Amino acid sequence: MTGAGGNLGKVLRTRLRPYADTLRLSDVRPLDPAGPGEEVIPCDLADARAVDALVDGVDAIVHMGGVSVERPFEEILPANIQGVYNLYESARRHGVKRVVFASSNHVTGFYRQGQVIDADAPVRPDGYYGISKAFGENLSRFYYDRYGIETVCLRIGSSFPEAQDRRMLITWLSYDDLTRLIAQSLFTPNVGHTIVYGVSANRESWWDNSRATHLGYAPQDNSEPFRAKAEAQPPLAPDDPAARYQGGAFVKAGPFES
Ligand code: 15L
Repeated sequence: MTGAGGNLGKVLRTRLRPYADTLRLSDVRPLDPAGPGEEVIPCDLADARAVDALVDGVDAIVHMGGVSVERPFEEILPANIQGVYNLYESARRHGVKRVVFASSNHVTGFYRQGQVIDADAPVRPDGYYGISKAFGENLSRFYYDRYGIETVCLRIGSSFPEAQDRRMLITWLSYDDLTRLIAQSLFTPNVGHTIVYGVSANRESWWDNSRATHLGYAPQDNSEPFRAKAEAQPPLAPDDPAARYQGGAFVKAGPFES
């Protein structure tokens, strides 16, 4: 698993442990020392040789690494564009047959809230981060078509302990459901190249996962326990782009842009 030091990587470090004989963990950030059944290999995804050494000997990759929020393009480029290329090239060289790629709902963040889309809807990224995830999805499609490396792209919604606002009541993915989704993505035979939205069984959904039923992903959780607290917050103005588009605040230009 790449990105083992990130928010979701830390959560998954313990949760994915039972699914592997050895869980190899990497990040560019410092990680806790390896525990039983773990290997820790520091790695900068932009460093092709380091990625090649990281991937040598693994059966499958859960790729959580890279920049996970909107940032200037120059910061996105090394880890999310060059890095995902390095990873797939190494997977090809070492004969890795399955990748689970942490994509994001921000690949389609410029669809309107309330519109229901599925994985066949054309991408509408809401920033450089979303563009980089769309690149990873396209790259993984290419590596499947040319080299037969299977990938499940998880367009993760909002995976936090709680749904924190009105948008997250719809986009929330519990940690348990995330773990279920990754396990299904790793172990379901013949996934080919699959795109699935990573979302719990919330009351309202903008995302139709009927194109990915072969994964057998059955979310068990929903955001209802957080509704009262989320709805107690004042709503955004209706003309605020964060209230109009599925990507929420990501659709707005970052403070770093002039
Ligand atoms: C993401 O892709 C981010 O990694 C995460 O921090 C959240 O902001 C999430 O999307 C979201 O859309 O809520």
